[in-house]
Amino acid sequence: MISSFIGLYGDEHHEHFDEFGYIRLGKLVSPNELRDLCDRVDDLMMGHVTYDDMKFQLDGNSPGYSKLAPRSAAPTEKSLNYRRIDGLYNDPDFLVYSQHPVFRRITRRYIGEHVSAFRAMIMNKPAGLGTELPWHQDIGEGWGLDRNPTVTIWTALDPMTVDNGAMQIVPGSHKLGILNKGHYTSEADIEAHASASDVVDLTAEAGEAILIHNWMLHRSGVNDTTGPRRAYSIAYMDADTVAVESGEPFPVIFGENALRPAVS
Ligand SMILES: O=C(O)CCC(=O)C(=O)O
Repeated sequence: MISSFIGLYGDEHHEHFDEFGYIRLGKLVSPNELRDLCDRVDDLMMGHVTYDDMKFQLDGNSPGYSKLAPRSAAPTEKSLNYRRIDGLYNDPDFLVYSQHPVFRRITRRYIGEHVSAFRAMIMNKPAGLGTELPWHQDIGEGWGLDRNPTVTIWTALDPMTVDNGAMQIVPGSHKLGILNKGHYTSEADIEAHASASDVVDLTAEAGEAILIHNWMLHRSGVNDTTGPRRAYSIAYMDADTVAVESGEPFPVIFGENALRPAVS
């Protein structure tokens, strides 16, 4: 399942990540593996493959974020127009990918030995659809965690282009720290920190993985093309992180009690 190892995550990668809040990790998924992962996403949406503990959200009929459909434990209809699927660590192939040796190395450096996952999710902009995702940092009281994760790995399953709703980022904005306790950025902060000259289109090739600091400002638009724009995004965090309300921890990806299969 794991494609050719592109190299170690070393100090030079760390320095770029530290400076800009993101770094491209290269193509970690081969074309064959990509086809399998994309087929799995489609099978999940069409109800051909099912797991417990997942969440599905259909893309809305309007591109506005405020009109999103509720999330459900199973697909509410057979459709490729799901915007988001959560709980991908339930799927063996996505789990193996989530436990890629490069991710082990990165999480060991930034988190430690015991690492869990929050939001192992597919973010899809269905063909000709998509929802405007406003500027945000990947933190927030709404997440209900007892601490804020800082390490997300986002992988393009399709080519990401300006036309199909590639992410936009403000490199270096993670250095601003947490702008507010909510997920979304205020108009005043957008004006101050995300003006056109600050913004970069994070286009990517299919199979490319990108390490993203959760505090880096990012957004994405709609998909004006005839193909889907699918990405896999997983926030890694210290396995001691718990949900504030329930006190429950999250699925472990690396270290003791990691979901199987796991790398050493
Ligand atoms: O894939 C996207 O368009 C945005 C993803 C995102 O915001 C995330 O992974 O945190």
